[in-house]
Amino acid sequence: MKRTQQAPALDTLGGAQPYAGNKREDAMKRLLITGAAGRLGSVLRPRLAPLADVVRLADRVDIADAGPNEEVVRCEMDDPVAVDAMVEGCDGIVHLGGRPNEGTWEQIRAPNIDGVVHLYEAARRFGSPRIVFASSNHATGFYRQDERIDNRALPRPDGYYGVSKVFGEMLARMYHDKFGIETACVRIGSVFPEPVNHRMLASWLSADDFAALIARVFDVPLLGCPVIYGMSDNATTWWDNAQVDWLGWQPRDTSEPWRAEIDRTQERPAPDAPDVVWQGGRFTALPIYREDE
Ligand code: 15L
Repeated sequence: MKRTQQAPALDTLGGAQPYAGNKREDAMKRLLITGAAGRLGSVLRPRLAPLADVVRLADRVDIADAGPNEEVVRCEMDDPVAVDAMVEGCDGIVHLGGRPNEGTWEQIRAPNIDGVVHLYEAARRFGSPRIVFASSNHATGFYRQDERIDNRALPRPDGYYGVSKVFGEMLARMYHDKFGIETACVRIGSVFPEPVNHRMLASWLSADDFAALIARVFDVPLLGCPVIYGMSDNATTWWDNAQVDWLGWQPRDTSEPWRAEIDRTQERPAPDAPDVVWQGGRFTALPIYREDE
């Protein structure tokens, strides 16, 4: 794939457009999307189609509606042989797979710890594709909402899930420093069709802005292994992406149009409620889940 310095063709990512006629000139041959059947995978799929000749959709469940430039692979992330087969032949990976929320250690460990180890081992042995790692704001969930942090702040995970995202980021860094594999670790805020509560006025990331970020990651000539906060151009913000300005990603959407509606319809949480104190919101107040309790 030829990488250029020019701004990405953001217009081609504006919506859930069909693939035909939309392919970028410098498209990758094969882009892998893990967790393609999940909430994020489903909204990103049509938006990422222009990035590659073929998009390989991987998930633990079957995907029955593959389009003309899509192929489907079934894969459990804790099965190293299946992960090898999933990764082989891909020149880019968007890793959305794994558990997307809190759980018991066993539920987190298999997909989010063992799974990412298998992913990076496969990447090392099959062509070192560039990777977008879906990290999470829960890697730094125990910063307060009245603090503004950037990617130099120490991780302060708010549960096993957040710890697993910190692990993934550190694994990505080690594979970069040792083997040159480039990863964008995106600490995703809240990807929903629209912000639905006060916290999301700060954490909301639109699917279009996320897709534009991914396009940018695959477009820049040199990526390295940056940590990027995944939020739209929201008026309220706890995260500062100035350290990754060089990437040239400019989110276009904002949560602001929903503010008045949220103020009108949602009861404001008490001033000491986790959702208004901590960046990680309610995750900070979840218990440690155990199999035996
Ligand atoms: C996440 O990491 C979760 O995957 C998602 O479901 C949301 O809860 C999001 O964080 C959030 O913090 O809003």
